[in-house]
Amino acid sequence: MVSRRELFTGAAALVGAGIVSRVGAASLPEAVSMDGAQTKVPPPPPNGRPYNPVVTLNGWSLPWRMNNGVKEFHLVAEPVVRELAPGMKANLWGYNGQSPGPTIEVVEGDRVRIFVTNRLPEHTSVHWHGQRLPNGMDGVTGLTQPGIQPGKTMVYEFEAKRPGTFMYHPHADEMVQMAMGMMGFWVTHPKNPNFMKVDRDFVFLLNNYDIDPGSFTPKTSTMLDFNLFTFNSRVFPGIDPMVARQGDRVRIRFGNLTMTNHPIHLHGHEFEVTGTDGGWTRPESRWPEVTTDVAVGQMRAIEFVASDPGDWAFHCHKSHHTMNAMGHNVPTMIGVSQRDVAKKINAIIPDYMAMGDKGGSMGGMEMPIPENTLPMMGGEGPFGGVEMGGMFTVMKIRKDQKPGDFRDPGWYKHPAGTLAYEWTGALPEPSRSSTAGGQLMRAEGPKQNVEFNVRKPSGHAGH
Ligand SMILES: [Cu+2]
Repeated sequence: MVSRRELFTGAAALVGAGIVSRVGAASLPEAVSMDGAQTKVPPPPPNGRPYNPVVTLNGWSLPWRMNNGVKEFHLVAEPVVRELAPGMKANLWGYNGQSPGPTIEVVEGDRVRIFVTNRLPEHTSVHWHGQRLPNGMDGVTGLTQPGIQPGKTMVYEFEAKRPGTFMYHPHADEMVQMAMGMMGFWVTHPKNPNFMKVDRDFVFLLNNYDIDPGSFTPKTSTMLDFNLFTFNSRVFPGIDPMVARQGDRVRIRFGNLTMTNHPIHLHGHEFEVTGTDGGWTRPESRWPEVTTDVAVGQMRAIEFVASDPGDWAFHCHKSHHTMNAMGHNVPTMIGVSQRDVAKKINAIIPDYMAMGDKGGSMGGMEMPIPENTLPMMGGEGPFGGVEMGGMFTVMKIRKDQKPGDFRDPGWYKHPAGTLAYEWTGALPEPSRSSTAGGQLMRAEGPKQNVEFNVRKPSGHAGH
């Protein structure tokens, strides 16, 4: 049996916190388990071929043991409690104490053996999404193997042939098991550690859940209408920042195991898609962009030089994916004064609160919410509430960040003269133009009927 110390020889301090040992049968590799949702920077590989480890956002990488030249891992499929952000926990299914499961990192050409123990109440399997492997190792219940029954352990073994970005997830009762969070990341590093070398390599999965406000367990029959969109089963402000040193070459890899596509957007820098689920892209096939769409089941690796210091937003561009659980079918109330209505409802329901008649600003509202429920938009920034939740985090680029240091440097301090500022001079009425008669004409003044003006709903007494 391999002890925890042997697994982490030389760099135990980096990853030790939060790990609990779990002793299995003598012939099995130890099933290492994680009890927290913080980002754990993995140590350099203690044995085997050298590689540059990836950093899993709010996750960790699974240790292995070498057995006659074979890298052996032990995954335990089991119910877990995952903190989605401070203030909300979810009853999920995952691997080795967390959901998503740990990232598996191997090197091109490695012989890999993975023991999968099932502690779920139903059968499962593991499909190694994107891998080249013998058909019988593909993990499709009923097609290439019988399901792994509760309490049983099955063994997968194959050579990690193609370097690149992969995922793993069950192919057994898929809709339920994926809605419950059964998934993990896999990176096969190139044999030559200098091939496409970057200074920082971040990975995470895109996942979604449907958890009713006030409850803990996802609804597993939801097809499309999910209410929590997450990076590695965390929502903002529970997602750690990605930290880089100015000038670093940064790679960010993400795989989409939600039920919709996500246009992932980085502020302040252009990137190129250097890898897909099928491998590395050819350099002549790349073009610069600031948003890349990742479809269901796809993976993308983007790369850029972190040239500009600051706190750069990084998020899905679907605005309802940067919000936490919300009521659906909420009418637009911009321009509708609800003060009188709210007053009347308050007489019956004391906690009732009118929904934003000035747009936005939910972040700062102290609305009573059920237990174990996050505000729709959370997170405090240096200038007030960041009115977002869900798939949102910050790329923090600093001149003096030490190589290999992934700790949060705090908020960016803007150099003098580089911050948007309030105009305090005179404010004459701006002249306006209209295109009446096909010609640009000067209009009389501000339009009287624009939506911005308060329009009260008709048909209510007292207006
Ligand atoms: Cu999205």
